[in-house]
Order: sequence, then structure tokens, then C-alpha cells
Amino acid sequence: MQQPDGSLVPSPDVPSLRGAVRPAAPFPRDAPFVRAFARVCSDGFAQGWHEANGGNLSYRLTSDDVAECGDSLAGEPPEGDPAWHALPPEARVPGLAGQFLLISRAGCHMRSVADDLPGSCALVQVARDGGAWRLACGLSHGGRPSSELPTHLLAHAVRLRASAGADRVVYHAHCPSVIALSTLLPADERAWTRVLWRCMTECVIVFPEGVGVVPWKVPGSLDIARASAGLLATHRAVVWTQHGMFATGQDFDAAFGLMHTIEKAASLYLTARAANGGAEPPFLVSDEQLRAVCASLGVEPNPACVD
Ligand code: 2HA
Ligand code: ZN
Repeated sequence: MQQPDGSLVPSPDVPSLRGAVRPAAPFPRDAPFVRAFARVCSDGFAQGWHEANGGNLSYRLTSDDVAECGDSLAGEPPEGDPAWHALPPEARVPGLAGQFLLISRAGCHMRSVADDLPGSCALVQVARDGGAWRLACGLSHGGRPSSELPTHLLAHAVRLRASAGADRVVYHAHCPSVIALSTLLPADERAWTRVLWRCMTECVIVFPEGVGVVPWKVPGSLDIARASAGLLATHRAVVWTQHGMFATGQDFDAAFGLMHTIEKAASLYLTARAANGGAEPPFLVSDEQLRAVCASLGVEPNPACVD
């Protein structure tokens, strides 16, 4: 169901995400991380991944980013202050205590983010106990953070742990070939990973851990957030069947590049399969070739996905 601003109504199990929140401080629109954030939104739209308000993006600030923002991020209210929005117990993120995240606004169109950064983004801080968030700045016309905030929060917490603090970007896009492929393949990690690896040699090098696959679930729900976070502990990308994909990375290039590689491989496979009358293409990269390229580059492929 959509609201007048085009955003999805949050699931009833995410009550803390309801209601508009008001900004407090000037938005750091010229900070390099904000410019890079805007570029991903524009580039993703140019790729055809963001129809209407589809997709969302978040970035976990470094301490240098925070220092550069100065007063914009100051004034942390005391615990219990109404500025803090409590998170449902399943979406608590103690691992992100005190961290700042830049995230797109619910209902915003990625195409237009660069034209109105303060109105299209929220800069939020996670509370010291990981059980609440507050708006530091942004959302200059009101609104709230992305309807997929629970997935973004849990994904950041999981990827921070898995990457020893390196991963900072969580990107969600409605990539057409991945969505189309999800109407043909079972929601199975091995099936997906093998199709992607075997139609383009570079794939096993770019994502040797394979891709996680979340079976269909309600968008914006805690259910889809938990399922995604579980898979993101061991994968940097997860497919949401009949919906799109989440890709994560150390920086915007890494997350965008991973999304792009997977979407391109899915597109190649669909094209080849259609050209072959709908049947499996006969000349895919073999298991022996997968192992050879991994050995030559010192990459360890997910053993469950190579024979
Ligand atoms: O931002 O993509 O999954 C809108 C969505 C919800
Ligand atoms: Zn979506």
C-alpha cells in the first residue's frame, strides 16, 4: 500500500518508523560523502534500477566525516528524550551504538536525490544502547527515513562485524534482470550463484562467497530485515526474489560495482537463454574453469557452489 508521498506504508510490526520527524541542524550538502551518496542515486537511476520511489541507500559515517560535519551532528539529546525513536526489539543494533548513518528518505525518488539533498536524506544517529535512533539533520520537508530502515540498520551491524569495521555502504536497487531471473530460478543460493558465476568469468572473483537469496517477503518488514541480515553475515549481496537486491561494500564504488556486476551477469544469462530458445545455454564457464581462475587469483570460492 502506498501513501500520498509514494512511500510504502511501514509494516505494522515496525511502529517506531511511523510518523514524521523534524530536522534540527544544517545539512552538510557539500561533504564528500554526501556528494558520493548523491552520485550513486543518480547512477542507479541511469541504469534503470530505480523506478518511481524504488530503492534506497545508506552510508555509515567515518569519524572524520562526523568531525567534518561539525555542529550539524552535535547536540545529542539525553536518553529518554522524545527525539529518540525507539526501535523494535528485533531491530536493535548495539553494534552501531553512537554511529551516524546517512539514509535516503522514505518515498524519495533516487532520480531526484541530487537535486534536493537536505530534503531527500536523513542523517540519523543510533543511540548508545542501540535501541533507538534520532534525526541529526536532513528531512528538511519532513518525512522519515527509508521504509527499509530495519534492513539497513541490521545490515550495517552485521557487515561492520563481518568486515572488522570496513564496510560502510548498504544499497538497495530494483535491478530488472535480477528480478526477472527470480521468476525463473528457485530461491536457492547455489542455483543463483552458479548461474551468475558461470555466465561471466569475472563473477567468481567479484563475489567468491556467492549471493544470498531471500525468498519473497513483505518489504519493510522485520521479517525481511532479519532474513537479509542473516545472509549478509557471510555474503556482501543478497537477492530479494521478485523485488531486487541489496549490495554492501566498504565504499560507494564497491557496493555499486557489486550490484552492477550481479545485475549484468543476470542480464547476460537471460539474453543467452532467450537466444537459445529458453533453454540453458550450452557453453557456460565450467567448474574446472571456475577453480582455475580462483587458483590463479588466490580466491577461495564458496565450496557449496562449485563442484
Ligand atoms: O524504497 O524499494 O523496498 C522503496 C523500496 C522498498
Ligand atoms: Zn525495494
